[in-house]
Amino acid sequence: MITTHLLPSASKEKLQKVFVELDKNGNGTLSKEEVLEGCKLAFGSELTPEEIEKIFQAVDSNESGEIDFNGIQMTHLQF
Ligand SMILES: [Ca+2]
Repeated sequence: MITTHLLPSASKEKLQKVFVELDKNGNGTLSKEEVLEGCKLAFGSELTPEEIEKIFQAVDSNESGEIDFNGIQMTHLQF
């Protein structure tokens, strides 16, 4: 994945930490609820349902309703 190489390793590590923290049930993917709750805690900002939908549309290419770590890296780059 190209985006992986664009991220400095430090921020990738940080991102992975955030990802693990957001993944409350530890299944390796993030549900909409986990992203919503996580962003509130991590960034102090509450995303609107529209913003969550946008993120999932961009990241969740197979429409599983969950996003994985590769997906969240792409999301990070769009912020
Ligand atoms: Ca999860």
